[in-house]
Amino acid sequence: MQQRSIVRLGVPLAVAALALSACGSRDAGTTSTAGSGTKTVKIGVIAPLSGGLSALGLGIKNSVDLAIKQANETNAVPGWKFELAAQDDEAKAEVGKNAATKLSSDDAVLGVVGTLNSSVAQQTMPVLAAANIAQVSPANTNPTLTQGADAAAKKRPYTNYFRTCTTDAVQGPFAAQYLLGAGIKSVATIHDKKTYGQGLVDAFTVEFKKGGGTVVAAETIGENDKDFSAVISKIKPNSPAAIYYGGEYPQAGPLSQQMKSQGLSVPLMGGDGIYDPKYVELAGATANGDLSTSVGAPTESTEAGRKFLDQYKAAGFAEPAAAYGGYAYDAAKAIIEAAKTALKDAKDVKSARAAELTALGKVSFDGVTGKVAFDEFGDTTSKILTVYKVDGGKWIASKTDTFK
Ligand code: ABU
Repeated sequence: MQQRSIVRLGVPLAVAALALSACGSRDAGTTSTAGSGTKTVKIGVIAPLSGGLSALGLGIKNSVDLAIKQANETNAVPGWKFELAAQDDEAKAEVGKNAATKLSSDDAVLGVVGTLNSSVAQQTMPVLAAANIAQVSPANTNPTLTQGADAAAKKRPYTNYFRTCTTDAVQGPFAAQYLLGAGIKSVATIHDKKTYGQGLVDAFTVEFKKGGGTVVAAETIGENDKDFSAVISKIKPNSPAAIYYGGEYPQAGPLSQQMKSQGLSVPLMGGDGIYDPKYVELAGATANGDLSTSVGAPTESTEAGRKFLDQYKAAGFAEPAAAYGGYAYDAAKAIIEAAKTALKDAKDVKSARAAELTALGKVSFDGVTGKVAFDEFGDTTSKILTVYKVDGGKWIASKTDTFK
């Protein structure tokens, strides 16, 4: 097969091809930049780079790109040059699975940052685990990804999976406590039946009831629904003081707008999946007073966050870093930090993957989002969250705290 290709290429090209192959295969993670002796190692990204959630996904991709460029500029791992390998999952589980398959067939891939959606991660995790490739999510908040389905007997399903964001086991109760503290004792819940939306509402509901609140209605929508009049009509007679929504902004924004226009004029509160300017754009002028939680402190509120945003701006990306930019940057930095140990003396990337996983479990550094370190489940050790409120057409931070 190889011989036939050489015949077709002709002699001059065949000589060039042989010279290249002497340097090693690019996909084997052993390619040398001619004469420099530098080998290539890839960091994959799996995120929605197109479609309704691309505002979040592009911020993730760009932030990983920034971390990679900086690692190369500072020669973070001597002898190795990092390269970005970004895949669009379109926020769809099957597309994400295919992206993971593609990345795991590339021997130069050491780690992957992603996914955005917990439902997509459920498909990428086993594929990347089978290839021993590290996955670090900046945004998946469903607790079962790291702790398994039985909260009473936590068991980590995949040791290659880590995340830099906190989970809905913290985010749901944080929101419940905030509403109860604001005197809101009755809510209706709605979720989109996806892994993230359902898990978030479940975690919220337990804490809200424990704190003396009442859930007057518990409804669901379809993840691609656009018309919410039926669910609003069902909820309205129960007169909730707020709606707690589990899902993302492409549905939450129009839901808020339609609630208000149909006379259900109470705040909609959601999780990090609605924390994006697109929510406010979709929800329109009546969104003032709506609430969301999101992971960590506002990026611009810390010195490290401001430095990251300045560097991101200077890099000239077309899209904002968005909610998970800092978390994606820290995820990539964690992979690079672990690579300092894993790639030292490694002959190629594939043989360094197991050492990368061990080293990732031990990273500890001050990142953009605070201390970056993982517990025995691969979860971040940080439990900081922020409540945001729409005010004057913008999300404004209302309360940042560590969940206790
Ligand atoms: N964490 C919000 C959106 C992503 C997800 O966990 O599905």
